[in-house]
Amino acid sequence: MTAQSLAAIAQAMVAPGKGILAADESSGTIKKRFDAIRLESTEENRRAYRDLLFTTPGAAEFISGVILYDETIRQSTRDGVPFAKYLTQQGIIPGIKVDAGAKALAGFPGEKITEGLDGLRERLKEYAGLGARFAKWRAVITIGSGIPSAWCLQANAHALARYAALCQEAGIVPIVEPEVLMDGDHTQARCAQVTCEALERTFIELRHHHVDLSGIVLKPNMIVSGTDCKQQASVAEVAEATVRCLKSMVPATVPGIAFLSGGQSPELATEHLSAINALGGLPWQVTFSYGRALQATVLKAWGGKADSVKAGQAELYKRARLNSLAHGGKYKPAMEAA
Ligand code: 5MM
Repeated sequence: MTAQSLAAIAQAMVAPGKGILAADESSGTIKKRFDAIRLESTEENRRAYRDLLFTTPGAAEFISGVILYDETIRQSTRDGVPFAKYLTQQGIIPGIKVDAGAKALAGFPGEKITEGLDGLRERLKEYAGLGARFAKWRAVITIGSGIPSAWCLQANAHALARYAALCQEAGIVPIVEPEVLMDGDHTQARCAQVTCEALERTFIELRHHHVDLSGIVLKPNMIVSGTDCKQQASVAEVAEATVRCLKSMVPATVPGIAFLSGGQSPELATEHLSAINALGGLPWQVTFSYGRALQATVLKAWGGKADSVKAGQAELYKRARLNSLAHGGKYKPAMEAA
């Protein structure tokens, strides 16, 4: 695959008015989501839920790509069409989570390193054969007393870059996701400081590993106050701080930034994205790659009931549409009621 084709896929993933649906919950995470609606996490229930998401009528108007989990990319629609093939037929690009999760970083209590590099070259080949055109790897950075350490940031940046280089070698666009968690009572300023350092180290490592920046998508957190911080930054403050940090750390060669929602409410994640785009003058496409912020209302409306599939799909269509408007900086909270 040429550098040009990687760039073309990356550009399609962040095309104006479109964004990414993160549906790559690992078995443990999807179980938690199903527990909340009192649904058993069986293979068939997981398949049925992903079927609901991917067969939502009109989803392709606003969704450019879907991140799948290993089990999901091997599953099919109710009519027997493999999910990756079905999405491709709809004009939605299938992607795959390839990390093996964030584990305790030895010697650094409270910090994490994402695993999954061993055998990744071979797994990427298999995933490409199954239809994946992009991949995702999530690094998890925790803010707390005395953390993150410089070494945790460095080790995660290094792993992200090794992953990204392997993806491009396999003709797969890497989504590079260094997530600074919202958990904690830290201020917005502390989130800005940690996020900027995480991004700085990530881009240094990407360059050291000869990653072509025109063929990646960055998936960062927004610069928000810690969930338990008494002083919560306003929407305007989040937008300004996020753009300031990204403009100083993310080269303009990167075609797009697709935010994670990180535990923000669906409405706030949309409002923040819109406010960021409304500032204008951004050198990259700026869109969404939300998991919880796209799926929370869907899960609630569906509740695991076959006769509520349409209600769940209506919720996904609504959130995808509103986030599409936010990609253009045109979302207003009043639109929630419409
Ligand atoms: C869909 O959630 C993903 C969960 O992955 P794990 O099961 O491995 O924890 C997650 O990586 C997700 O893609 C991103 O964090 C963005 O999701 P949110 O919910 O933060 O928008």
